[in-house]
Amino acid sequence: MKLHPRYFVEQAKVDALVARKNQKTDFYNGIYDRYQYPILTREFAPVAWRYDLNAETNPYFEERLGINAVMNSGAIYLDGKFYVVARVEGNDRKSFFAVAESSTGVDGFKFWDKPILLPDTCPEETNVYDMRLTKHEDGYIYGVFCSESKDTTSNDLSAAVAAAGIVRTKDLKNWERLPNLVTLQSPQQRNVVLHPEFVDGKYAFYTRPMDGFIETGSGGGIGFGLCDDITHAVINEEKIISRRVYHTITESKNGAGAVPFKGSKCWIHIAHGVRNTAAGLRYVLYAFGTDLNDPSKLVAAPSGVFLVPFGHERVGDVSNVVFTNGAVALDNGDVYIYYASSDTRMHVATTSVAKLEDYLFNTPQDPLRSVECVRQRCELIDRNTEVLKQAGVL
Ligand code: BGC
Ligand code: BMA
Repeated sequence: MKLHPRYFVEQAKVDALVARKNQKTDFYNGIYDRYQYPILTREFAPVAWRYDLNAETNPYFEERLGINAVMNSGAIYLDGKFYVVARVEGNDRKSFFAVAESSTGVDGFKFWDKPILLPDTCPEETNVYDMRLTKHEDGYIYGVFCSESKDTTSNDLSAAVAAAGIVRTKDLKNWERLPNLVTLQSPQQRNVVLHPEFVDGKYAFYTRPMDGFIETGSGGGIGFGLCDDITHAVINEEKIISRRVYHTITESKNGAGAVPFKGSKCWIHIAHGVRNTAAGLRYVLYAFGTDLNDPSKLVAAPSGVFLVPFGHERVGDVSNVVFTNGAVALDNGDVYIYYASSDTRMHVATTSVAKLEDYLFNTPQDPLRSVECVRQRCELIDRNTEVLKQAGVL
């Protein structure tokens, strides 16, 4: 065995990306900051994950198992470090999960030596993706993800069944797989999120009832349901807490995103909304707040989008998409929102609980009709005219 010399060139590129400092851009909306660079891309994957390093068996140093994308990542803060569990997609279109850690939360994300090999308990499962990491008050860290299998009852080759897979760990290294979530009202589930606290002594899940694999159909939006036993999780009833609405950003679909975190006024949720366009589905982020004592009760629903794909974020494997399934809220109120763009790369946006709550409670609600929307804007302009007059600017 002989190490191929090209290894050093390629690994130096990975090391340079990990060492690269990230900076805020001059983007401004007062709500959050955006950053110059993605926090993770496929180029961050260690060379040993992609190449056979042995010069005898790989004389041309060809990539043997390429990585196509690093995206939709769960996030957690443990013992002073930021961890993401990224969705890594191989050139073969299968996804898997891999931990990357950083001490700043905005740069320096480095993959651990090996991806996560989940216990193989579902022989029919073909693909896994989009893990949400919940630090639950029962002492475990849960990972809830989409487990996708072929729909063998259909002749359509792309027909599939989506379910919520559940794993738990204490250290992000040893993972115990539990049976998939069963929702008696909905045949399929994607974008399921475990709430971090017990509600009425039970485990609480955000769900996304859907009729089929793609179409949410009669599924009215983001659901909420309770279950007694996480080791055999069954939800009898799902109550819709964030509805899909005609001619809004959630018209086609919506789904829970990051695990909600607690503010001083509400649970803060950052979710995604989807609408259909001539160019395909457009995924954007939106935010809402639920009651601190009853996380299924909507208390703040600001109008419209929270974060949309900008510039180079708009282009990728599935263009015009931003997606989040992880955020970190520190005890000091700082918030790190991890989002992927166009199913290709990972970014961070930073803000604070105070700014988010201001956004949630003081952004006007969507009046749902153009004429009301323009009235809403004219009222703002009129109030601002007074402010400008009093300040002597007008
Ligand atoms: C893909 C997901 C996508 C889902 C619905 C899956 O096969 O892996 O990225 O969200 O289909 O389109
Ligand atoms: C979905 C999600 C994501 C993905 C998005 C856009 O339904 O679950 O995996 O980012 O589609 O392709």
